[in-house]
Parts: sequence; C-alpha cells; structure tokens
Amino acid sequence: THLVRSCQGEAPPSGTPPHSARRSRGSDQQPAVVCADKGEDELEMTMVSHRPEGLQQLEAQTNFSRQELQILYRGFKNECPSGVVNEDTFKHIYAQFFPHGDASTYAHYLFNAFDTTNNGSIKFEDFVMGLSTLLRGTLRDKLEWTFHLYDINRDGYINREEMTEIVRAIYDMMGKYTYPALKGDVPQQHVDAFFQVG
Ligand SMILES: [Ca+2]
Ligand SMILES: [Ca+2]
Repeated sequence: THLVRSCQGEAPPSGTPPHSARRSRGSDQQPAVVCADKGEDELEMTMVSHRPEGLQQLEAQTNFSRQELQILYRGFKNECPSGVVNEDTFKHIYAQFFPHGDASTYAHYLFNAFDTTNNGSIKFEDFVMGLSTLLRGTLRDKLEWTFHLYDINRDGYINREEMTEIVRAIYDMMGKYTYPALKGDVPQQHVDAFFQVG
C-alpha cells in the first residue's frame, strides 16, 4: 500500500477528477500512470492492483469495452510513459499525422478540448473520455464536444473570430498539398460564407 500512498502524493493536485464518486474512492481511482518516475516493476504492480476498478469505472463512463480500454491504455502508456500528456507532447504526436502542414495551432485547441480539467495536462481518463465522445458518442455529444472546441473563450457562443481562428488552424494543419489551388484568404471566405447563410 505504500505504493498507493506515494502515488497519490505525486499526483498533480489540480488534476483531481471532478466526479464525486471518484473523489470518495480516493487514490484507488487515480491511475497508476501518474507515477511517472517509478521503476517499471513498481509501476506494473501498482497498475495491476488498480486496473480492475479503474477500468470498470471507465468502462461504465465510456463507450469502450474493457478490452478496448486495455489496448488504448497500452498505446497511451507507450506514447507517454509518464501517464500524462502536456501540450508540447500532444502537439508532437499530432504533428506526425499531418507532416505536410502545421498542426500546432489546431493541436493547441484540440488539447484544450481534451483537457477538461483545464490544468495543462491530459490524463488517460481525459483522453479516453474525449475519444469515446468523438468516436462513439451520439450526434449531440459530438456536436457539443466540437462546439466547445470552437468556443475558444468559453462564453457559450461561437463568434466569427473564433470560427475564423479554428478554420484557419485546420487549413494550416492540412497544408498546401491538400488544397492545391488556394486563392486569396480561403479560411476567411469559408467563414464569411458560413455566417451569411444564417
Ligand atoms: Ca487535465
Ligand atoms: Ca465564444
């Protein structure tokens, strides 16, 4: 149990999950992945002792099966052994998918959308909750998630500037090879057309 206690001590305090159910269960629900600097053996041991409960809860909270969660967890741990992703790491991973463009701005907004606790890091739970919404959520869930992505200042509205910012970021991410014949300020034209429809 000393592992559990030291693990809890190392967890970032601002990363406390918002759900009261999790809070009441204390460190049991903190994935062992927050223990960045443990030896691999200790880490595995801690993981094993927590895996059933943590996974059970995530299984209930997401649209993934236990087996899918295990696979996702393995991949997550592989990419970020420390168990938390900061924005730089996220951008680095994301950039690999868009080698012909500059994905950093879009990755920044995407990171903020995944980082629901707003503390500058994404834990496995944050990651898997977002992924569940995007891949398996209802249309409404997906729209709400995307709305938050576009609503940069979080005031409940998407204004023209926010829309332009995101659309521009998407064009930057795709890069010039995807859109061979860009003339003028295409992102701006795109947004202008959208707002004229209403
Ligand atoms: Ca977070
Ligand atoms: Ca807004």
